[in-house]
Amino acid sequence: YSFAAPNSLLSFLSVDSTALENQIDELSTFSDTPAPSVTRILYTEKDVLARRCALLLVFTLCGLILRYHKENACFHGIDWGMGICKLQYIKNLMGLSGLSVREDAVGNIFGRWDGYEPDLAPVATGSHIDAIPYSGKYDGVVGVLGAIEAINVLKRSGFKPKRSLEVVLFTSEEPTRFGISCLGSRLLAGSEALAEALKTTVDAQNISFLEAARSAGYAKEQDDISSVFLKEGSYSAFLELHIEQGPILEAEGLSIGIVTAIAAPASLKVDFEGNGGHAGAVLMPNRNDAGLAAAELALDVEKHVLGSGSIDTVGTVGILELHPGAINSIPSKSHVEIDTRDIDEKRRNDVIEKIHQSATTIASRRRVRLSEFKIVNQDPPALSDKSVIEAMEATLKELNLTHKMMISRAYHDSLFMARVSPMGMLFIPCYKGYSHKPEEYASSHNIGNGVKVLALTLAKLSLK
Ligand code: HGY
Ligand code: MN
Ligand code: MN
Ligand code: MN
Repeated sequence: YSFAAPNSLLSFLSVDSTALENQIDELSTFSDTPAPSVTRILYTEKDVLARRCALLLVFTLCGLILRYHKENACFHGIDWGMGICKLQYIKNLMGLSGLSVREDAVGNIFGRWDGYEPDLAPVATGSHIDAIPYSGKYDGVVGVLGAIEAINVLKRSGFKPKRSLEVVLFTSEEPTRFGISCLGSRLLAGSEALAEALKTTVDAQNISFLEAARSAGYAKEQDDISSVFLKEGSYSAFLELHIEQGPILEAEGLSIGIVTAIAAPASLKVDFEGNGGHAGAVLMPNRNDAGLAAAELALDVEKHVLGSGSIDTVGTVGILELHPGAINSIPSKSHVEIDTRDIDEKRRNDVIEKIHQSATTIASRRRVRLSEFKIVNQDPPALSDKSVIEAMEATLKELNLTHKMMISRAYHDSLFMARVSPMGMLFIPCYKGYSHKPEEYASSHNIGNGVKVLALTLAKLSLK
């Protein structure tokens, strides 16, 4: 199949970078932490606002138009917009782009542009807008707002899709609230285990998943979580635009990364329990300090990861909680959460095995109880589909953009979409590779390149 795009298309690929930048900035204001950081956690008020925020955009536009007629119409428009803040922002942008919008039982949002052969399996693209605490404003967002703008680029060029094009906002990619990464895409990929687990999952405040979902207007009584599962062949291809979250593209002065594989992520939860006690009165030989057991395990994670024999193995202790958390009380409980990944699944699983052995050995030597050792997820890596890669390569050649093949060390919703559809991912450079922190930054120029490549590749895949 030749992926040559209709020539007319190339000369009309114009990205509205100003509008896109404004939307990224606007979306970043829906955050539970002050700018420049962004915190937007699944089903919290700010998350719901971001999905359904003000029709501010439309009301501002209407207000500006009305302004030529009545002086203060714009402000009425904005007040009205903010007042009806419960309506859709992302959904609204999709609506503005002429997409038909639907949501599933857990809040995955779909915006579809019908093709002239609507019965064929559509081509999908998308990403997430949830953000871990104190992170940045581009992770995931570029792949949602950029996807909507890619649709606008194609519409402005006069392109008519054969296969429908569908933009997907995955309800939650980050594990922050319920400890489950890629919750929305994992369900779309048909995880029965997750659908079952969500019936009893609670967050750190003991709010159940279902209660939180219902407070955001999802998972209604009659909804069955497994209704979210995508049917076989739902999409002919899935493509995600994302910042690299690494330094390679910027360091090598390249415009685009074509992802060939996504590393295999895993997360563990470990709890130790000891007798605790008075920090002054209990002499050292009489202690069984749950805090020191956790500290030793964290150092063992580092030891086993470094000992794997490959630079591709990584391990992080991002959460380490001590109870009761008082300076003069020996920790009677400790809670450790471990994230370990590798592009080689077996090597990663060997590290998990060694971490488990360490936890057991530390517990017995320190006479603490290993009250929990839980593997929350232990996912295989995902490979990108050859035909999607070829479509991206053809696009890059036509747009004369430099690129390289690369592995994604971060996981993404594409990791799960690869289970139900031929998958591809494209990266754009980000400043010093920074991500998951407020300094995260992607230039308008790089975002514009990413949107153009996405638009043209979607067009090619749609005509297949
Ligand atoms: O952690 C990850 O890899 C992703 O950015 N959530
Ligand atoms: Mn992330
Ligand atoms: Mn992401
Ligand atoms: Mn005292």
